[in-house]
This record gives sequence, C-alpha cells and structure tokens, in this order.
Amino acid sequence: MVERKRSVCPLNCPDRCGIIATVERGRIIKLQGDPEHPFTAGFLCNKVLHFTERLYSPLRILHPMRRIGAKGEGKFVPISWEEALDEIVARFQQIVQEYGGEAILPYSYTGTLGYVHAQGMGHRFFHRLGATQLDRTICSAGANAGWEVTLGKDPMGPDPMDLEYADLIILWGINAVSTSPHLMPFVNQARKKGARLIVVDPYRNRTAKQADEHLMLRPGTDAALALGMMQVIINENRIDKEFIAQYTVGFDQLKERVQVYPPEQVASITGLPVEQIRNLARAYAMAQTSYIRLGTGLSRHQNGGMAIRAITCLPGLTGAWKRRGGGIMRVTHGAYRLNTAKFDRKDLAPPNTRRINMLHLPDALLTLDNPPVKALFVFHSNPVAINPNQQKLIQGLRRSDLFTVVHEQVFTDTTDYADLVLPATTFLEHTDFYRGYGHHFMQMAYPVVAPLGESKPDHELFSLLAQRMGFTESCFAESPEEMIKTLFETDDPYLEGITYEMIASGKPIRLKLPDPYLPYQNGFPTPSGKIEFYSETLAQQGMDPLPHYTPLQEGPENLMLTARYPLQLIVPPAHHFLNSNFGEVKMMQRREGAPQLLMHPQDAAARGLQDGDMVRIYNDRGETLRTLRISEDTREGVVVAEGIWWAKHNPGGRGINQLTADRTADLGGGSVFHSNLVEVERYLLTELRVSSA
Ligand SMILES: Nc1nc2c(c(=O)[nH]1)N[C@H]1C(S)=C(S)[C@@H](COP(=O)(O)OP(=O)(O)OC[C@H]3O[C@@H](n4cnc5c(=O)[nH]c(N)nc54)[C@H](O)[C@@H]3O)O[C@H]1N2
Ligand SMILES: Nc1nc2c(c(=O)[nH]1)N[C@H]1C(S)=C(S)[C@@H](COP(=O)(O)OP(=O)(O)OC[C@H]3O[C@@H](n4cnc5c(=O)[nH]c(N)nc54)[C@H](O)[C@@H]3O)O[C@H]1N2
Ligand SMILES: [Mo]
Repeated sequence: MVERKRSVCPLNCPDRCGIIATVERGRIIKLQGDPEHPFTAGFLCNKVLHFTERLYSPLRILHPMRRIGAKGEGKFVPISWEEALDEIVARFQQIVQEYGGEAILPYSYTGTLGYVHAQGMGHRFFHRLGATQLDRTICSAGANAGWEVTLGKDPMGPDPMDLEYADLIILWGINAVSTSPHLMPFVNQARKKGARLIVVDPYRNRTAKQADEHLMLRPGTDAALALGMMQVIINENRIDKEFIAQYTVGFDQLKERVQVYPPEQVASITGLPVEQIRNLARAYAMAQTSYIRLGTGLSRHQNGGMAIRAITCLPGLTGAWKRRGGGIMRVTHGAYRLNTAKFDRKDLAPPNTRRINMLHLPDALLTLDNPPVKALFVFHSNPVAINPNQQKLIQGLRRSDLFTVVHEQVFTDTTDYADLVLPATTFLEHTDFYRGYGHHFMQMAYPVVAPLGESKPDHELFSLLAQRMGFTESCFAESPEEMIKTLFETDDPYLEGITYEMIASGKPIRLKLPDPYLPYQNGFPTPSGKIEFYSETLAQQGMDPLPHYTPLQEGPENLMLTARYPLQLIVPPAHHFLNSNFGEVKMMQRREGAPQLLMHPQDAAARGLQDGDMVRIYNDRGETLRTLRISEDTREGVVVAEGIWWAKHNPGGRGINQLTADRTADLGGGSVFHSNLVEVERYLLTELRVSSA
C-alpha cells in the first residue's frame, strides 16, 4: 500500500519547507515539496529532495555504541540502551559529586530546529542537572546584537511574500539561490514587474550571477559602504524628514558622523568604484519601495555586529518601513510570539550557573578550570566539522579523562571522538513543531516512518535520562504534543484564533499578521521605542553610540600579519550541503565536485599556481587542502572556500575550520568565520600519500 504523508524540513535554513513523503510498506520511496505550502510552493532543494540518502545511509547509527579504539579512530562496538544509559548516569553522578554540575557541558545546535527536540527536553535536563550553559552564538548572535541596538530585540521584517510591491531589492550578504532558495521565486516575480536586483557580496556567488548589479566589495567593509551611502543620502537631502522626526532618534549626530565617510574614502575602504557607491545610495533613496534582504554571513566578521547596525539604519533615513514590502528583513523570528516561558525550563537551573560561548569550546576543553569540563554531551551538532579552530578543538576532544557522549544520526567527524555514540532519529521518525525564519508559517509534523534500528528522539533520550537521574518534576514526563500545546498559551494578536488543534492538523498555518503587514507599525522595541541611530545603551556601556567602521583585526590593514598571510579567506556555505549535513552523502559530494578554493588569476599567477592544482591553505591555526579554481568570480586578495566538507572526506583529513578563528566578534559574542588571513601554496599529491600513510 502506498501512502502520502505530510512532513516539514527541520534543517537550519530560513525556508522551513512543506514536504510530502510517499511511503510504501513502511519505507519512504519519495520526498517532494508540498504544493499546498503557500511559501515553499511545491519544490524542495536539491538536498532535502534526497534526504532518504541520509535516512537509509550505510553510515546510519542504529544502536548505541561504545568506543573500543583510541579517541579519533572511530572504532565502536554495539551495546544495549540499558548499558549506555546506566553508564551515562553513573558517570554524570560521579562527576556532579566530585566537581559539581558545571563540570558537565552540553553542546547542541541546529541539526533540527524543531522546538521539542532542539530546545525542549535536552535543555530541561541540563538545566536541572546544573550543567554549564552554552551560549549558542555561532550562527547569528553578532547579527542579532547589531540589529537590536538599532531596531530592537526579536527581529522582524517585511513579508517576503510582499516582495512584489518592491521596486528595488538588495540581497546584502546572502547567497539566496543556495541558502534560501524559496525566496527567489518572489524576487523573480518582483523583477518581472520591473524591480531591480542588486547583490552586495565579496564574490560572484550563484545569486550575484543572476543580479542586475553586483557590488563585489572587500570582506568586512559593509559598515563603511552603508555609512558612505548614508552620507550621500543625507547630504543630497534624499531623506524622509517626517519619518525621521517621528520614528528615529539621533539623526543630527548621525548626520555629523557620516561626514567622516565621503564616498571617495569609502571607495578606498571597500574597493568599489566611487560612482557605484553614489549610484547605489541614490537608487536606494529614490526607490518607491526598497526591500533589503540582509544575510547573516556578512555579520560573521570581527566588525560584523556594527556592519548589521549600520545597514539597518538605511530604511530609517528613507522611511522605507512605511510601505508594504518596504524595509529590511534578516529573519522573521520576532513575529512568532509563542509562549516559550515554560518550554526549556531555565528556572530549573541553579542561579548564576556558569555560561560559556560555544565558539570557545576548544578552550573550554583545554584550559577551563573551577571546575574543568569532565563530560561533554553533543546532540544535534557536529562541532568537529562546524566549530572554528578545528585543530585546537580536536586536541581538547582527545583528552583521555574527558567523557564524551554524542547523540547522532550518522557517524560524523565528531562521533569519532565519542566514548558513547547514541542513535538519533531524523525528522521523518519523530513528532515536532516548526516555524520558518524566512517566512511567517508554522507547522507540526508527525513520524512518517518508524524509528530505524534502535534510534531514539532527543525527547525520549532525555526523558529516560531524567528518570534515571531521579528528576521527579512532571515536565520530564510531558509528551511532545503536551509541550507544543503550551506554546499556544498566549493571547498575542499574531496568534489570535490559532489553536493547538489547528496546528495538530499538520497543515502549514500562517501567523495572523495584519493586512497589509507593516512590521514595527506600533513602534520599535528599543529603549526609546524608535530607530536608534544614536544608542544611549551603547553610550552607557562606554561604547561608541553611533555606527562606525573598524578595520578587521585579521584583515589587510594588519601589516604584521599580512606579511605572512596576505589573503583574506571567506568560508560561505556549499550549494549541496546544509552546514555539515549531507557531507557524507556520495551523491552530494559528487554534485559539489570536490573541496575547492576560488582564487583571482592575479593571485594565482603571483604564486605560480594553475587551475586544478591541489593547494595547501594555511595560517597559524592550521591547514587544509583544496583543489584550486582560478576565476574572476572573486576579488584580488580574497580566496573563497565554499562548504563545510567533513575532515574525513577532505584530502589530508583536515577541514576548512582548521583555518577559522575561535575569537568573538564586536557585538553579541558572534562568530568571525569570514575574518581569516591565510597563505596558499601548491601541494604535491606525493606529499599527501606520504603524510597519510
Ligand atoms: N545550501 C545551503 N543552505 C544553507 C546553509 C548551508 O550550509 N547550505 N546554511 C544555513 C544556515 S545555518 C545559515 S545561517 C544560512 C546562511 O546563509 P546566508 O545568510 O546566505 O549567509 P552565508 O551563506 O554565511 O553568507 C552569505 C554570503 O555572505 C558573503 N559574505 C562574506 N563576508 C561578507 C562581507 O564582509 N560582506 C558581505 N556583504 N557579504 C559577505 C558570503 O560570500 C556569502 O555569499 O544559510 C542556511 N542555508
Ligand atoms: N566554515 C564554516 N563553518 C561554519 C559555517 C560556515 O558558513 N562556514 N556556518 C556556521 C553556522 S551559520 C552554523 S548555524 C553552524 C551549524 O552548526 P550545527 O548546527 O552543528 O550544524 P549541522 O551540520 O547542521 O550539524 C547538526 C548535526 O545534528 C544532527 N542531527 C540532526 N537532527 C538531529 C536530531 O534530531 N537529534 C540529534 N541528536 N542529532 C540530529 C545531524 O546529523 C548533524 O550531524 O555551523 C557554523 N560553521
Ligand atoms: Mo547558521
């Protein structure tokens, strides 16, 4: 018998697609887009379309496993769930007794964005345990902080389904064709109606190739570009005075500040022609309805929080917010005011529990004291592949006294370092509730097939552990459905009339947004209630209250460092991987080709390199090997490494995050994935054979 069942893509992508799975005798034979989903409209990306390659992968973990080889070797034998749970509980109890709960560190991130599994039972368990808390900063903490200073907490933005009302669209630091593909039909529809598409990005990515205009700026210089645009807009009096008076604070100070950024100066900072900067400013100010879709990539720089802050000032000058489809959108999180108060049960944690920034995992394992980290519990994350400073991290994971548990779907770079590996279900095998962050829909999904092997959802795993630890709070016995129900205990107007029963239908449900939807029409959630060109909050923290541009500490202005490492490296996502997901899938590896490095012809000539050469990319933190692609799709001085290839699938066994820094950015403790200096040289394959022998 063939059945068709609804599901939802849980991966960390703005689109949160509706899926239809075709099931035959308990096995999924096909996945396709749900044509009834108004935003994702019946198509899936090339990756999730083939999710069965992950579901039924030969690398799928089907039983709890115990390590038998050395850490890093990846040798395991199957054990029973009973044994695994007993061992975890015994080790945890012993560690708590000897060192306290803070000696245990959970590390989880975004393998799934389902509420129940990503921020439900696991969070409850570690809060109750008194474990060290993790600041989950790696993706967007810097961007959120930069946004918050200017526009307030809980970012919202104009509906992408209103793009048809825009006559100017700027995709700023977002490779939407790859990273949010369902945005593109709305962009293209607007273009058919005459809208112009401008892309601001240091390399000609798939999205830039489709644009009317591409500003190929130097990485880490967006704040300067935005400030230069503001100077033109203000000095040429292309501002909306009424909007500024009513909805903003600090215009006079901003006007004075932007005088330091004349377009000529900005041209030399950004590497863009001065006319391109002026024209962009004018086009932006003259547009009837301008829609900036801001990516998160550009915030992953040392100065990235301030870049976001500077760009988010722009629609405040032109009053773009006043019009349907106008303004700036990065994520739509803030529009979903679900009742999460009772969800992760922060209240169960002892007061003032230690917190560490996830980017500092290598140091947490190597140098943290009082207490040291004695146990690491990884779930829905693959830190060896995705966390910066891979070599230092691996050094920490090799510690023989560290007890590491990893709950995973497939054997990854991280499971290699685990003492115990536990089999996890995929979204097709468990119940959860999801919402998009690139649109305004939410949806619940039920298991499409039974869990493979002995795999268990995070929800069940942590309920079982809580029981064994003797945690008697009733929250540990709640079902996924009960947990999801509590999210709707709210009288927020955007959720008015949306009941749990509607959600339980499994259909995509749109927030009750006003029609037309103008985000922030009731004011901005900043201390002043207005757009803060001038931020009293920053002033009180002794920081510059106005937007500004700071050169990168690890960038071309650092002459000491560039003498050894003259190239800026950026590390954006691959088209065929989702962070590290699908890195194990042969079909995706083939489609992606190989780990490649894009380099400008002049940089290649200066190093005597040829297209197709195997190159060694290195800096003080580490090294990795990639195949060289010589191309004018990048600027001189900037090399581009798309994709998080797993270390074990990368020639030489080292991943791209060998090169990235575990420093934090200017605001919010965000990551600095794109602020790296490197050097590149030819690598002879004979050396590879010797070193891996
Ligand atoms: N196919 C695919 N889709 C994905 C992902 C994936 O791995 N693969 N990852 C998902 C996740 S977790 C996220 S957070 C999003 C990320 O998606 P995006 O928001 O698109 O962010 P990034 O892809 O990190 O970077 C986007 C662009 O920023 C550019 N960039 C780097 N430095 C600068 C700069 O200084 N200025 C400017 N203007 N641009 C710069 C990069 O070149 C890149 O083209 O995508 C999600 N979607
Ligand atoms: N070089 C470089 N590094 C980057 C980035 C970059 O652009 N370049 N981007 C950064 C960004 S934006 C992000 S968001 C992070 C992403 O960091 P992560 O969120 O750690 O990335 P994923 O690769 O999605 O790894 C998630 C893992 O969770 C597993 N998983 C999925 N569902 C479940 C589940 O229900 N239960 C359990 N137990 N496991 C599950 C998956 O199999 C996968 O191995 O990476 C960051 N790292
Ligand atoms: Mo992310």
